[in-house]
Amino acid sequence: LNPYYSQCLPGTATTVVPPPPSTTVLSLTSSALSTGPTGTSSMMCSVASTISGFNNVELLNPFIFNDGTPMQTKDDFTCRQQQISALIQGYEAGALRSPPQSISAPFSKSGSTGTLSITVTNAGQSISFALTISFLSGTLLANGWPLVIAFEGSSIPIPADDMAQQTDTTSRGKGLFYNLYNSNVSRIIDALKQTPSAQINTQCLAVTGCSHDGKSTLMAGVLKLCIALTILQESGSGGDTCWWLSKYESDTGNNVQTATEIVTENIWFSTNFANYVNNLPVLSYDYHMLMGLVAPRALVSFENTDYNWLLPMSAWGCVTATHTIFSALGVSDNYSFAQIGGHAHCAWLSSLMPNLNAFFNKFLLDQNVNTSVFLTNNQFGGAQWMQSNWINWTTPTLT
Ligand code: MCU
Repeated sequence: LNPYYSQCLPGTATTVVPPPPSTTVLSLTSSALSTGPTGTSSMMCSVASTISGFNNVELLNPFIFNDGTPMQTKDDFTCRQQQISALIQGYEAGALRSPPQSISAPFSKSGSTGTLSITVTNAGQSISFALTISFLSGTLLANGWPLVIAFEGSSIPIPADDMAQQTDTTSRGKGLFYNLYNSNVSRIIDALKQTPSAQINTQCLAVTGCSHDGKSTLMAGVLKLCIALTILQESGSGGDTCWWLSKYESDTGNNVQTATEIVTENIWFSTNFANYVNNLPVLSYDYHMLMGLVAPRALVSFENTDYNWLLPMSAWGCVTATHTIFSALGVSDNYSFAQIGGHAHCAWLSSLMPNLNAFFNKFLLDQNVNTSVFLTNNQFGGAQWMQSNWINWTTPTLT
């Protein structure tokens, strides 16, 4: 079994989760060294939050370091992931905050419904929110229940809407999150870890959301390395699409959401990103690399070609590039993508259920099932995907 999904096996829960990036990486302002991940390499990994000198016309090769050196090993790629994470935070996401001073999380259960009442305290301020957990029937697994944390969904718990407002451009800085500067998903996981009575296996977590919540889901999956399975639904711009493929798709006449537009609609990015949206070639990363930060953990994304706003060509091109990263790591089936129209935005297609269930079964329940679906219905409006125009690298086999 692949070590990154045998983490749900009884008795192996604490041995296989990749360690988080060094906190040094996450608080950079210019450039610095961070130590390599414990247990994988003792090398020093040089990271920077911004790099000058780029003028891209194609998608960036994810298999070379910031300084252009090609990578050869999986340990090299772990360092590369730290570099990419620092760049994403430096240019557009903002720096990940350090954990709060304390969390209390009393848990109660009535029938199949559990309630985790979370209070987070930091620097004299507290916020409180509750998580409703729907338990399935069946036999409790040896290490506890796997859990899907849903940003949005009809049958799974949703964190409180007032956590971080996202109504429009006036929403910046509003909501409980900003009282403490910390992420709700991180605190939910912290709370679950210190609450054994909830019987949740915190090595077996999935996260999901649709549309703007799909964008949030991707960032949670990228930044929280203990999340085993990241499920994106119709995340579009700022999700499973690439900034400069989106610009190209817009130039072909499709009515798509470019970087230039998205920073005027809402507060999903740091104010710094507005400085780059009209000059994308200077960026030293794009979203194929961001999605590659999930690897080798499991990622599944669903898109909908009925809406140009969701950038069907940019999504297909971007995920095709991301797939080379999973392939280089020897886990190409840990990433699945399905792009099909014929349904409303965020409406679930029952025909995709076997694909989704395969991911639950493999990555949360450790069953040996096929997760190799990677498809599009190729309806890209006026745009066309010409792979040789965008991907100029040969996928290495990282050892
Ligand atoms: C695809 O997600 C967004 C999109 O980026 C926005 O432009 C639009 O306003 O809302 C979408 C969404 O979240 O729909 C529910």
